[in-house]
Amino acid sequence: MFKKKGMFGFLTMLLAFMLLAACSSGTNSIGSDPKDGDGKSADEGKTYSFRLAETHPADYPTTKGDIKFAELVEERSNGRIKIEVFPSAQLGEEKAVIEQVQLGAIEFTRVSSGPLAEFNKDFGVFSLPYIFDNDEHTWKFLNGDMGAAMLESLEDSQLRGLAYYSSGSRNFYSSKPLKSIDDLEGLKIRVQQNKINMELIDALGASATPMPYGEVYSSLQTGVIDGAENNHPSFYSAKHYEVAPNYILDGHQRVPEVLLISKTVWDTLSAEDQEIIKEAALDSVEYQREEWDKYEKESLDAVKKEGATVVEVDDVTPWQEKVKPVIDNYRDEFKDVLDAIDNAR
Ligand code: GTR
Repeated sequence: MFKKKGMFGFLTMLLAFMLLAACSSGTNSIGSDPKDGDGKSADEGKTYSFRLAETHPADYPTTKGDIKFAELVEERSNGRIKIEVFPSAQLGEEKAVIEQVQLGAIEFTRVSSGPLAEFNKDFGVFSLPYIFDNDEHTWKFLNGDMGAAMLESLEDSQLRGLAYYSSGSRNFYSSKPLKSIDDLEGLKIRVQQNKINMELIDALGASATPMPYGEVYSSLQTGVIDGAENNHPSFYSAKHYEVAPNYILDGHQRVPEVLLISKTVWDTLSAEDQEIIKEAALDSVEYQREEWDKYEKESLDAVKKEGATVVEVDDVTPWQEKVKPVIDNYRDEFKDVLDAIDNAR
């Protein structure tokens, strides 16, 4: 796990200090008595203007969740805490954004557990194939004690997990025909940037190319890669179906989305403001999940309508067998989490 040390620690403190100076205005400074002269809560005078980085466009269900979260925070803080959502990777690709959030230079982000695994290895568990049966099973785990403990464990990585969002299941697609598992043999497949994904693709007989999400379309178009994998909403929204129209519904992973705040920023907030943010994040989940379910159906229908070839996989057993070595490799490391996942069935 990432540990704050030496130069990084110094930079973190410096940035936290600059951030406080830039973002907070009001009559009370951090560390002052929580009540001011006339007995009002210290928070009443303090205003904040934060940024939330999101890789997807404004109409995507994760972005809609982010916006709902920001609205709830603004409303419940009586307008004192404003969070502006920056969609479409305006603030950078996910890996770079997570680094900025660790430092407190960007205050919030919504990212996938895929890239997060490189910052907190516990989150790698979600890149293991076929560990969840379906959406219900996934949410039962995420809403349980271990799901909550994993969000807490992000503190070791200078982050704080606020909530999980829905992300459906991931499937392969290619510019080459994809009728069965055998067609993956020898293909160059883009994956989210973490090492478990590399092993997964190896196990399938293909070769893995990790790269940021924003580079996938052009890499498919120019033939730098033969394929990629994602859920229906991303396959549709990023228009990958235009350049890789062969889509096979193998459902190899369910990789939850995570809403994060910088721990550096979190630590500067009053307990009341922390509570507002925490509750607003959790209260935005139901809306995000509804939006997700709608868009997931719409996007599958839309890619079919646009001419993509969609192949159903009736029996995933051969897929599960082929990727089993990847799970076996991590069974000890993730024992407690995998047991909790099994118990959530
Ligand atoms: C999407 C996820 C994004 C990004 C992308 C990817 O499903 O919502 O945050 O991680 O996958 O494959 O890079």
